[in-house]
Amino acid sequence: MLKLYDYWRSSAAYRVRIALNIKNASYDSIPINIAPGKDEQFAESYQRLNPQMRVPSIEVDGQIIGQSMAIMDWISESLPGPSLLPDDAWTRLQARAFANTIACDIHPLNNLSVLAALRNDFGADQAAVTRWYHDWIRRGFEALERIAQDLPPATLLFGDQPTIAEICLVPQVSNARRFDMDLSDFPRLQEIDATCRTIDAFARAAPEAQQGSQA
Ligand SMILES: N[C@@H](CCC(=O)N[C@@H](CS)C(=O)NCC(=O)O)C(=O)O
Repeated sequence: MLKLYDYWRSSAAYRVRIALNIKNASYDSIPINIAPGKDEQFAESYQRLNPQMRVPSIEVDGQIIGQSMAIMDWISESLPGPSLLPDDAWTRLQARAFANTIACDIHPLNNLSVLAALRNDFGADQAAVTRWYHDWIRRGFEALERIAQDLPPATLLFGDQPTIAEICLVPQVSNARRFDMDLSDFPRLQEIDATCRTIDAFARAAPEAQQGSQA
């Protein structure tokens, strides 16, 4: 049985939940409460499993590893079921580039530890933190909206099957909504998000569908 060290609100963990669901893989979710004040990611017992002290981590046959993008590569290649990447090499590159815009250029800047540093080390108040949060999403989404608009017409970004691109997009849109960001400049991204959320694998992975959500 796979074990996912998970937190309902973590968008990186949300990616992995979607990927596992697309493969119809069963897994045990082990909650690590990273909410400020709970800080279970810093517990020595978790640090031994994931020296980076972040979620998600996945345990496979007693071996544990972190990093959602690498975990999704492993899921795509190793578990039975549909690939999480398009068939064609160029389209695969496009899907990876789309996903990495979120995973490398948006998400890390809006991480809990970055927001805490802004508050605690740089004296940012909540308004400044929200401005920072929205700004990094906006910069990434402006590029992704243009890219999405220029793709050949399809139900999703690269055809009618979800790939790592949608798997990264939906959790990032969820974060944007949580921080009350106006998404009206991104109609195609909203459309993709809405379509994906009707897919069972995405719906079951949503933060509000997780046991222990609100904790
Ligand atoms: N690049 C990592 C990022 C993981 C990450 O930053 N996870 C966040 C939750 S979405 C976390 O654990 N934050 C805890 C903290 O910042 O202390 C991945 O994709 O797995």
